[in-house]
Amino acid sequence: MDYLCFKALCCKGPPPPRPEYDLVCIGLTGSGKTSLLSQLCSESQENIVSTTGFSIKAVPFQNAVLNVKELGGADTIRKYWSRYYQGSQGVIFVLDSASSEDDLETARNELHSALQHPQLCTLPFLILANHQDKPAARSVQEMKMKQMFKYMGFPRTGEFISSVTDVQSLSIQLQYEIVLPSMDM
Ligand SMILES: Nc1nc2c(ncn2[C@@H]2O[C@H](COP(=O)(O)OP(=O)(O)O)[C@@H](O)[C@H]2O)c(=O)[nH]1
Ligand SMILES: [Mg+2]
Repeated sequence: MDYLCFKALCCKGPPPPRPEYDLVCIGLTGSGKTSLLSQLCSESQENIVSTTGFSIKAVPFQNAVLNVKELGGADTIRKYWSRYYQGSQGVIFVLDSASSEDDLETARNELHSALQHPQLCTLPFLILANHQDKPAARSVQEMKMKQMFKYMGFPRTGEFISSVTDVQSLSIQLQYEIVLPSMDM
């Protein structure tokens, strides 16, 4: 009997592997890409340093693991973004809602060209209107009004959400917008 109990408790074997999906996370420098990934991985928000080149983090969910590749957002690096799109199954674009009109215009152009790129144009995406806690921040509605997202003629799912601080709604949206459509592919 003891042996049966021991076997039941300890010999279940490893859990089945969770499916993994590759995502690309882009946006201008300072928009909050690294902060977002640290939040999702429940890491400290202190000592976040600027990303040079790119970095990859595995974000665990109950039913899947998202391998998110953050591409550095400096203007010298952005022209190389498209070289790292291959194999992506979803896109996260992070915006600074409190930035100047000029920076917002730059971000909008980058967002549009990324979402129209042949390797990304049919993928599910999530746009994060970040820095919502700042007094100068535009609301999600205002960001939408600024033509941040326009229908580009491709069937896909996508959503706008706000602030990296709301991790629970972020996780739900990520699963809803990215994990589930990827599973259907
Ligand atoms: N107030 C505020 N600061 C933020 C927010 N998100 C990121 N930051 C800060 O903005 C700076 C740049 O963030 P980071 O994640 O490195 O941006 P990245 O260059 O896009 O990776 C850091 O000092 C973060 O702490 C936010 O929603 N609100
Ligand atoms: Mg970064």
